[in-house]
Amino acid sequence: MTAKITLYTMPGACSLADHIALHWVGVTFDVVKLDHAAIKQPEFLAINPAGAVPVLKVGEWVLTQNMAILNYIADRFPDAKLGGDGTPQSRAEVNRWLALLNADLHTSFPPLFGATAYLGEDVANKTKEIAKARIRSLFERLDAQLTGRVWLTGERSIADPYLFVVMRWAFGMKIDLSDLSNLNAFFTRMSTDAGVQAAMAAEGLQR
Ligand SMILES: N[C@@H](CCC(=O)N[C@@H](CS)C(=O)NCC(=O)O)C(=O)O
Repeated sequence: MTAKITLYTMPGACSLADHIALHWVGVTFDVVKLDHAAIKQPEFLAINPAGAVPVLKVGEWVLTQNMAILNYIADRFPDAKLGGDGTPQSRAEVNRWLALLNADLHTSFPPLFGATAYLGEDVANKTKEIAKARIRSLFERLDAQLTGRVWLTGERSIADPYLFVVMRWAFGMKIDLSDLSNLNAFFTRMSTDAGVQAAMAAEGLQR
């Protein structure tokens, strides 16, 4: 019997990327939907002491860190070809863009989510401005990369759902991306994708 796969997610959080990837590979899995309070409770901290999603449970094995989870999904279900075309170069390209999304872009958002509020209003506002400028410049690079491409690395990969997630955050934070036409076309394509829609519906998200 194959081990049961369970994804711990929070609606619209970075775990939505894993949720979409699991739909894309076509595996049967369970979803545990949590909120901010639940991920800080002892029950969840016993699973992930960081008190963060995503968490992927495969049988009794617990995997954390989004890049590791997405790479695991790609490797475990190679027929879906979400980790490149099998060459080291294509895999490196997938991880290059995944790293930009996870390590550079994702980590630029916390000031906008209130993480620097403890610095007082003036300084916190300044950190928000700096974060917005950095986010905008990273999205410009992503838009340029999408020139002539339907997917970030040419072929659909585990990087694409992550890009969709951070674009949703940018829209939520009213960061103007309206002139970045490649990104907007990408977002529209993703929004009509069956796997994206299934994951969104399961997380109770509209758009
Ligand atoms: N380095 C971790 C970061 C995960 C992360 O930032 N998760 C957010 C949701 S997008 C979270 O659960 N935050 C809750 C918190 O930090 O309190 C990863 O890449 O998986």
